[in-house]
Amino acid sequence: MANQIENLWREVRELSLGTEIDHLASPPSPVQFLRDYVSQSKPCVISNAIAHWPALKLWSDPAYLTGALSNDLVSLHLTPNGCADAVSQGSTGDLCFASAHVEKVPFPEALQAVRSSSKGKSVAYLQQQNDCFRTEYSTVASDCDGDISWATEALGCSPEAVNLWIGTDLSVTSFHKDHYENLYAVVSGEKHFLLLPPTDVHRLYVRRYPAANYSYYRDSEAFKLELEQPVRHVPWCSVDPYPSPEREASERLIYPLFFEGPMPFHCTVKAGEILYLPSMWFHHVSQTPGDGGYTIAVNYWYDMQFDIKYAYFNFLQSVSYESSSLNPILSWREDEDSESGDADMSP
Ligand SMILES: O=C(O)CCC(=O)C(=O)O
Repeated sequence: MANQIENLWREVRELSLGTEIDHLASPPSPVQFLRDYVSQSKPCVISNAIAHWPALKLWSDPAYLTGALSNDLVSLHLTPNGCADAVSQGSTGDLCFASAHVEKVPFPEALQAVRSSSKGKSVAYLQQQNDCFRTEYSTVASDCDGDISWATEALGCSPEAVNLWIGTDLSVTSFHKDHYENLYAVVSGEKHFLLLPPTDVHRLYVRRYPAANYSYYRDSEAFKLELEQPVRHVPWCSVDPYPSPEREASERLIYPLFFEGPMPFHCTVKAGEILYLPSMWFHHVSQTPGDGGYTIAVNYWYDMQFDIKYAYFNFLQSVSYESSSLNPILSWREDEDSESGDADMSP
């Protein structure tokens, strides 16, 4: 089976994806977007897509945002190392799936926490993947469009959720996939994406980890990472694509399908650009701050079609990649996850 799966990685690149992400100089028509990208499950970056948004000029100035949102409470995610929703080492040394400590904080205080983040002490990321832009940030919502009009027409529905992300280069989002079509607009700074198609699922060594949560104790400025009770398991990608120099050699031995297989697609999305990230694509996200000392992005999640492509991908991840490895790669079906009472999260 290993050879057939490796042929699949090669074939999708030869037939459809090529070697680089397409760049469009201006927004596509709805038909072009549907025909060339959505129906092919193929990402693209679009320039000059949000030039008319007031946010593009206004939001690089922290004084504008803190003035406009002076009375608004927003969700602040805190971790000691900038890695939330990621595989981390728990207090016993075992690996777990760690989620951030989340607090509702007045926006000016939250932005200050983001800008003064420090690794080893506390790294703050303003985000909440629950439509936070339309709820917590409604005061500045008119600085952006409510939807991406050509995507709304192509996909035949309005966005299910619109999320805001404000962070620094210390916050990194680990490899995972989402069950949404994602239109990801960068307003300030740059976002760096590593992308792998759903066909490459075995290369990310998805395994089940016990869920754990950080708690932050303000007085002592200390974090504690504790396992959830009762225990809940989350299937998550195990690969860190940028291991430290000391860990690189061992990571390459542990995750050869990732490090020796086809390179992930890499793209940097600059302020003013939109990335179309198709549903079920694996993505790893890092960032470079802009003038205000932070990166800002707004993303629009549209419902995906649970169609024949979804059924194929679900089948593929239920198939074991059989190699001589002593460490077999997890295979599972998404419907089995919910039946077993596990977390409804995508790796
Ligand atoms: O910007 C980030 O840190 C992560 C974005 C992401 O994972 C998403 O939009 O699905």
